[in-house]
Amino acid sequence: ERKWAIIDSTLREGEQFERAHFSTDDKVEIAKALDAFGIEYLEVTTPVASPQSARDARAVAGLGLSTKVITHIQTRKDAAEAALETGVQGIDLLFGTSKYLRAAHGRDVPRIIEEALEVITFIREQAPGVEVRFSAEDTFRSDEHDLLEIYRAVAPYVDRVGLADTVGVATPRQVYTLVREVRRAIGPEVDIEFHGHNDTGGAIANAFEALEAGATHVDTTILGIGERNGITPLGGFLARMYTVQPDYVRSKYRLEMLPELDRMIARMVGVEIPFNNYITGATAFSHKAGMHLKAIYLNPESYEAYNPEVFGVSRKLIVASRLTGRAAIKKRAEELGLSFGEEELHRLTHRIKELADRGQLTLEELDGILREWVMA
Ligand code: HCA
Ligand code: CU
Repeated sequence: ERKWAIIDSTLREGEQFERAHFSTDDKVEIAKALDAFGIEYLEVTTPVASPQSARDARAVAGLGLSTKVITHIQTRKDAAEAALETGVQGIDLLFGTSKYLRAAHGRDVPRIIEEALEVITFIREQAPGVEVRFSAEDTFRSDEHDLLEIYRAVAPYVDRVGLADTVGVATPRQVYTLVREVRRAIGPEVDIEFHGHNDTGGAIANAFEALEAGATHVDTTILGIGERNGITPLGGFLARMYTVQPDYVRSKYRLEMLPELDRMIARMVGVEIPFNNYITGATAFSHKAGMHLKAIYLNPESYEAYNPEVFGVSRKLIVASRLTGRAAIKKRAEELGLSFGEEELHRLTHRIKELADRGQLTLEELDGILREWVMA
């Protein structure tokens, strides 16, 4: 079975979300919740971002969690020094490799490699036990030859290399192909991390393809928060993986805690959980059409990719709509202790559809109609 780990970046990428402004207490609460959930790694904002960021990185690194705490820095010695002072267990380095980012920092490939190795060597000398990852920022808009040259050069000195779909344009096939190429270039020993933005809706599928191609680590944030419209959401990614590796996913994470995590972040950043969110959206397990309801009564799997209870949520049956059916009406009647013959049920259902055509009925209204029908 394929093995992989999650690097949750709610405390780094998530802090780059427009509406996020986490207090130290918020950060500690998030870190502890993710630790309890079973997440393998937490990524926190670089200590050089601001004075408070440095204090917070130290605070989170000092919590003594089972989750490994890593920080995320530009490939620079001063930043690496500051990172080591926080006591983190790992450092994620990044260096822009696309023409856009190279125009901004002005380094060519040999220079990128030289500076990367300098910083990596520095961290290795100072703190041999600290994990090091090197990522090429904007990987999917970078020249493939350049990339492979860079990855090959740094791979022998790091624990992990990263591929980042920084603007969310990579297609699943591109992700699969490039991760395969990188795997071939660096050999089987070094881990591969994927970080995917969601600008074109591919963040979950792309993370999945990365794993299919041999990646070992995926970046997520709770609710997917991050720059612009964010990255691979933790819940959606777990939904994806649960359908493929249910036992593995269940064994690693306390899945029933997911609604708590989503609610916590929604509260802290002041947004609603989207109605159509993976797993925790208000309608994520709502069943409405008569045919769907009928099949759900027999076996919920007929219209569900996975059991909502696994993730601590429940399904919702919308029986009082114009799309309802006889099976749904019969079932509701039974729940109220009422029973109808087939012929009557047929007419009753027709009547309810007629009424629902004029406007959505509430469940109470439906119950009223059923009770009145019996009296009549
Ligand atoms: C950023 C860059 C990053 C880095 C990803 C990585 C991206 O916004 O600072 O280090 O793997 O999307 O490229 O988040
Ligand atoms: Cu990012």
